[in-house]
Amino acid sequence: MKLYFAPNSRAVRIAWLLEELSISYEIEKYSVGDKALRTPEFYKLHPMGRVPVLEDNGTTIYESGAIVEYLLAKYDNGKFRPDLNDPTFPYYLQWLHYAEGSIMGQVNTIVVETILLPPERRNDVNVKRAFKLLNTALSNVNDNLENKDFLTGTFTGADIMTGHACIGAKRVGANISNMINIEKYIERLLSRPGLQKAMKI
Ligand SMILES: N[C@@H](CCC(=O)N[C@@H](CS)C(=O)NCC(=O)O)C(=O)O
Repeated sequence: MKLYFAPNSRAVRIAWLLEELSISYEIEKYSVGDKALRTPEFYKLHPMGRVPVLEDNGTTIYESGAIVEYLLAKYDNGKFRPDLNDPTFPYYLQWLHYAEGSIMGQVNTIVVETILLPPERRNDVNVKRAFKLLNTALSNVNDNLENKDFLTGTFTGADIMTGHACIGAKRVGANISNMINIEKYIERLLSRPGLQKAMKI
């Protein structure tokens, strides 16, 4: 199994899951913004030049959420994914997809508008709107975590996706000081050895 990886990127999610599943893997390391991601060779792996990409026995797959679902369907044996008949299954899917569907779009806008663009091209209206929408999306996570350690009760692939997105949101400056459930949730996730290992790659 080979993971195309960059530190501080969504590829951390996949290394974290592989660690949680005790699956051994090889890393091919890049950095975000790396020119090596924009080569004809890399475009064969990911047509948009992004990480993560996973290679497994001749299968090449990208999109972090899809990779999480693939790994759990194939190798998890029910540890981090509820069974189809489990009442939490729909909510497991909901929270797994919430990361890219409702959080990361705003995080991307904030990164582009506050870090990547030169100051003269930044747009304050976009930044304010992104923070507002991000706050609403995170409030919803915070409410859902009332009396729960993890998004659907026990630790699952949904926490890898949306938990990592919450960590990213906090890192770009989302104000979660009044969202005590998320604060504690992030601490809980950061104390997991699998995530600690993935963050050190
Ligand atoms: N929705 C995709 C997003 C992939 C993505 O945008 N990855 C970023 C890092 S988080 C990337 O590879 N950026 C490299 C670059 O733009 O140079 C996923 O979840 O895998």
